[in-house]
Amino acid sequence: MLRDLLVLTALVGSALGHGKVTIPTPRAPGTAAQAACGAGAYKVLTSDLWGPIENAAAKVDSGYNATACHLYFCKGYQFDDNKSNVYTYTPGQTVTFHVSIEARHTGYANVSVVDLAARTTIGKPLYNWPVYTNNSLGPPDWPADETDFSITLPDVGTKCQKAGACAIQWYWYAYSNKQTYESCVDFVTP
Ligand SMILES: *[C@@H]1O[C@H](CO)[C@@H](O)[C@H](O)[C@H]1NC(C)=O
Ligand SMILES: *[C@@H]1O[C@H](CO)[C@@H](O)[C@H](O)[C@H]1NC(C)=O
Ligand SMILES: *[C@@H]1O[C@H](CO)[C@@H](O)[C@H](O)[C@H]1NC(C)=O
Ligand SMILES: *[C@@H]1O[C@H](CO)[C@@H](O)[C@H](O)[C@H]1NC(C)=O
Ligand SMILES: [Cu+2]
Repeated sequence: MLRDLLVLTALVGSALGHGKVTIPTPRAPGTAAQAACGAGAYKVLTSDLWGPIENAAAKVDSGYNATACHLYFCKGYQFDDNKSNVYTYTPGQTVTFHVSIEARHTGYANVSVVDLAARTTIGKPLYNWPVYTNNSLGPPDWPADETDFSITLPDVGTKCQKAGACAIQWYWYAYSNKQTYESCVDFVTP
């Protein structure tokens, strides 16, 4: 019984939860994120790739460069770390996504094309969930499109022709836990 209690405490303590995009392969943290975000935040960013941004924000130290690291945009991850991982998508193309959700927390979510320099969205959301991962629902009632869905790349004009200009960002705010999750997929248009 004590053991059960310890296991339970461990689970609650680590606030298991969280999620991230796994398909397409999203941007990941590396040495550029370490330099930009500082050792404290970087340690959290890398220790749990599924974890909420708030956990990293809580560990920001004097090494955090606010000009270079934007924790609430692409999770602070840097383009320089994954320059070799840029997808080419043609407007009108369907792109299949898979999100790995480790634990469900009720919130809302959306997917948008983002301008990486301006840190703004381009156009309308490509997918929008007014309610996302409602944690009152049992597995049989989990909407399949919360983890498997596809988007159609809109016409983005000439905005996304250079690597590092645009990404597709999946954004989830779990208001039940006050936790934010983001994954970015870097892409260019031909
Ligand atoms: C992205 O960068 C990280 C950190 O350098 C590395 O571990 C990972 O393999 C890279 N992934 C891809 C797909 O380039
Ligand atoms: C912070 O980042 C900016 C933008 O990359 C860079 O120009 C600046 O030198 C950095 N500051 C420090 C203290 O490293
Ligand atoms: C995505 O959802 C968040 C939270 O509701 C919101 O702040 C953001 O503006 C939304 N993005 C778009 C493109 O609607
Ligand atoms: C979550 O699901 C429960 C059970 O179906 C429902 O009562 C509740 O309204 C849902 N929450 C939201 C935010 O839709
Ligand atoms: Cu969580």
